[in-house]
Amino acid sequence: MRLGIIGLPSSGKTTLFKALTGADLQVEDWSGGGRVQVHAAVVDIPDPRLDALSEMQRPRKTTYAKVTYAVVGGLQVDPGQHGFPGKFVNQLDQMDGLILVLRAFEDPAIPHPSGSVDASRDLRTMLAEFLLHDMMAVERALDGLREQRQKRGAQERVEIDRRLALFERLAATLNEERPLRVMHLDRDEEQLLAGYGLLTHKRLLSVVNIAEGGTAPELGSIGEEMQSIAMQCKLEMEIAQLPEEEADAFLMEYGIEVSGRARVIQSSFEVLGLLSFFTVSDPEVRAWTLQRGGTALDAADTIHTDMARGFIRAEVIQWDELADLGGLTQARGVGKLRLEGKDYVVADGDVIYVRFNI
Ligand SMILES: Nc1nc2c(ncn2[C@@H]2O[C@H](COP(=O)(O)OP(=O)(O)OP(=O)(O)O)[C@@H](O)[C@H]2O)c(=O)[nH]1
Ligand SMILES: [Mg+2]
Repeated sequence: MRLGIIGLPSSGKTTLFKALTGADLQVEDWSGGGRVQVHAAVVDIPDPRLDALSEMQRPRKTTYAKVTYAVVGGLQVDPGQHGFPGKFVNQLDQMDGLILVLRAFEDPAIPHPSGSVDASRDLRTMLAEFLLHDMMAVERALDGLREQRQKRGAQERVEIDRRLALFERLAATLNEERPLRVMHLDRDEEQLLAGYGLLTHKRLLSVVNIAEGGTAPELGSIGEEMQSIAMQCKLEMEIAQLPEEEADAFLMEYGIEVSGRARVIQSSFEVLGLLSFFTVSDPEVRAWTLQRGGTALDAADTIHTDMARGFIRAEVIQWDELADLGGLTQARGVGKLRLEGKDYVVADGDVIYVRFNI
């Protein structure tokens, strides 16, 4: 999972990045100052369910699922006629989802590019800019496709017509001032969009960066199909730099029941429509991510393509039931491992053992 962190200058992108990754880097060094700069880090996705399975199995290795966070600078209040810089758009094109940081902390020493702090206004401005960007990109794509259609032979026209039909649907949605993510395009359609630099089909999560002890401002009706969470980014950044035991104590002291890091992951899974499943063996206990609606065959393919090719059956059990029983052997012994075929729809928290033959 790759998540791009974007936001206006000085909104707190780098601060959030450090809160999420625990990276200990000088914020100043990272100040994009409106330039398109990218800093990425890959971190483990914390998961207490995996911890419990690891505790049960005591494997040689425990492997968490991974998330890549990439700060992408270069978002401006008013990108003007030229729109967003191409490099900015190209970077976002590579992300599975976007995290938009909205500044809600007051600090006279840190000027806001619009002169005042108003998270709701910034959100509306950004959503409008993204929409405008996509409208222009889709118009350009349609012009290009129509032009190609004139020049090409019948065979290629079939493919061009397929794209034309899709882009016309995109244009209709955008003209209703709705983001493309409401269309729930399937995987093939999503693939056709790659390379066109569209932004509003990306799943979106906003993080409202509130001051220490501050309350979340009213955002008004937020954009369609997006989520928003409030987070004391600076405080959580400082806590993220502490050793784990101390960090937990501090979070409690500040009344933060669930860390921002965990909430961002949870919301990202929700907006991206992802779930986790697990594999358990002596060498390795491991967490994997899968698109919701994915089948046992998709899960097998995620683990190894050979497993999908030679798929026979999957043995499945929920993680907590397995942890109670003490292991796959014990679960099998009492008939608690369900046998599922390749079309079984995987549930969040399933432990899966794939039987395959190649
Ligand atoms: N007072 C206060 N300052 C904060 C808070 N969050 C972030 N800051 C400060 O605001 C400044 C900007 O934060 P950054 O995280 O660097 O913001 P950014 O979006 O990465 O900024 P650019 O990379 O320059 O676009 C830094 O000096 C932070 O320490 C907060 O909640 N309260
Ligand atoms: Mg920065």
